[in-house]
Amino acid sequence: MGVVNVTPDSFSDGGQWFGADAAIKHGLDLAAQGADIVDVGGESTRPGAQRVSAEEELRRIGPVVTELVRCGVPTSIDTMRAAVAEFALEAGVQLVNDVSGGLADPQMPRLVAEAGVSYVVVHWRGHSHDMYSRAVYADVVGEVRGELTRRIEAVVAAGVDPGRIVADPGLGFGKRPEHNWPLLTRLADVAWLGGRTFPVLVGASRKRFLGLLLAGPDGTPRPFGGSDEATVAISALAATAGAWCVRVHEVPGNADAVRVAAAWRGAAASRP
Ligand code: PMM
Repeated sequence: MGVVNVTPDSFSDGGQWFGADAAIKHGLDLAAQGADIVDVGGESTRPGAQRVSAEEELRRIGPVVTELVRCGVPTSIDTMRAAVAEFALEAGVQLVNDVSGGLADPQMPRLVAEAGVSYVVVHWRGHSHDMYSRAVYADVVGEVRGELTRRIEAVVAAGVDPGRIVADPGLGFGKRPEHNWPLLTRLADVAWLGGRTFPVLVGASRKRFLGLLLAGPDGTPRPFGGSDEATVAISALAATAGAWCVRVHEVPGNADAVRVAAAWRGAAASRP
């Protein structure tokens, strides 16, 4: 999954693809580079971000989603708002990526259910402006699993087909670096929720915990673009561990990593 953030302030690529023309071109490039789906978002969720209005979010994503769909690019909408998802669904997106797991807008699960599309349910504890105040866990994997299970039960109760749900541990969302690593190393547990296995999406690309891991000798975190190779490493490891999708800003290296992982898993599975 390649990322197109049509925002002036996303932490990872803020401002680069803010204009509609640049965003459309970037989405087409990501698809040409091997992204199976292009994820378009119009609201930054970086730590501390304030919300934009629904009108502004629609203004940002509208022409981008419409044009990518028209060009035949499999497209997803990254939004917490049902009104924005509704526009995108009418335009023809194939997946709704809701980083709030249906918590931010109670209309969202029913809308997704009626559209019959795939739904990424992300673990989330609240909006970005104060997300670190909620980053308190005694057992991060157990708590994320429990909270994701309850969200999945809620969206299924609203009519979403369980076979269309993708689970996402929400790396960085109300989580500090020390919370992200155990989730990454236990993806099979993250997938097994409420007695069934869900496909898992991993969104580690360019996140702060990678910049911190790669900090220089003086402790200065790597700038975001400087963690693209580390993102490729995470993609290889996550896909080998069975992740269904990796959401990334730079496609080529990650697409290769996913293919390596598929060959690795295939060989491992065919061992006599
Ligand atoms: N992370 C961001 C935005 N959308 N969607 C999913 N499903 N999972 C994520 O981890 C996720 C997401 C924030 O990153 P960005 O600002 O670089 O897009």
